[in-house]
Amino acid sequence: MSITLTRYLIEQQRTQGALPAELRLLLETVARACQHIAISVNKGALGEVLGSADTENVQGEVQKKLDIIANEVLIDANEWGGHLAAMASEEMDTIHPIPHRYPQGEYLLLFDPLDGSSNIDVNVSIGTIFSVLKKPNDDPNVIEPVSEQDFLQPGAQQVAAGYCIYGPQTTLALTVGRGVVMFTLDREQGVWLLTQENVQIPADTKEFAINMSNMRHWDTPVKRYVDECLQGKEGVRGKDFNMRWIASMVADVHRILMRGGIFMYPWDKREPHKPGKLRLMYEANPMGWLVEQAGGAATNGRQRILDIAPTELHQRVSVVLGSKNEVERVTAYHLEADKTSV
Ligand code: AHM
Ligand code: MG
Repeated sequence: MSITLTRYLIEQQRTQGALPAELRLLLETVARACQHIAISVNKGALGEVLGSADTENVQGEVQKKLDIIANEVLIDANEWGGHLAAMASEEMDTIHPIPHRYPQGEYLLLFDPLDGSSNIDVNVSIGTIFSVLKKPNDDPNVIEPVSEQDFLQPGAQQVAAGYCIYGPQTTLALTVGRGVVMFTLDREQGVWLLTQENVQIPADTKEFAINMSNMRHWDTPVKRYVDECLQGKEGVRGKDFNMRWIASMVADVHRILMRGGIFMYPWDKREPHKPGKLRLMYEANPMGWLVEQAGGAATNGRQRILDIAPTELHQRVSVVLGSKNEVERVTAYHLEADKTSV
């Protein structure tokens, strides 16, 4: 029998005690918003949603029309339900507190409304990434206004995280800290159906994902790892590797959750003052937690991503995630290099 997202979440709440009712409603609302975004993404040129919006986000990146549409859909869907204190997004300079006309909740929602923007116009998979935190210091007697500081919690504090991939199928991957489950959107019925439970990433892999065009800018440990993969059977690794790079983190991470692999977007010398390209709070943290919950690992090359104490909402981070043994190898190469450079 098919299990809908609603039923799965209610059973988690009832029998597993893993999910407070308010969080369940919040996750259903996020999933509903993703259904709406899927409709716009699917329409593409027919909905006049492709192309640039001719605006820039806080990070100086040109926004696509669909970036802005997806951001608005998520805000409109989540503003009035009473579960949230505030939202934050890649596409908004600062936090979006819930307006006073609506009831206030105890959760904080962060999202990258449409990740992989460079792929929107060329009909390649893109996705929505989200992370849920609890507003700290929830003393019922003191109602403090929500602040950006409330969001600056390490990824280990997440209470839910997931993504929705808009690909050949529309799939929602979710964790509430009890493994990773996936739901596929049944468009005829308009419901999410459970299609995979207990997602597991194999510890070993022969597939790596990195933007190879940046090779000349990489740091030595990353170059060493990829060089060794490229040497194949004849090299120290003794096996041939395959390479994939979709330039949509959601699509690359989805592949890793389905069949293993390692994904890297490391620091590089193009912009040495930036720790990496990807954002910690709404890209690396939710993806890092999903990967860990599926038995994989996620580091910034040196440290577990989920342990990083954030200092800024839009902070960037170097990312190495996926099959455990490969991530540990890349991390060990960084630590070895640090030792020898002292
Ligand atoms: P975005 O949030 O502006 O879409 O950027 C993030 C994306 C990731 O999905 C992807 O892994 C990476 O940027 C691709 O970068 P590049 O084009 O440098 O290969
Ligand atoms: Mg993004």
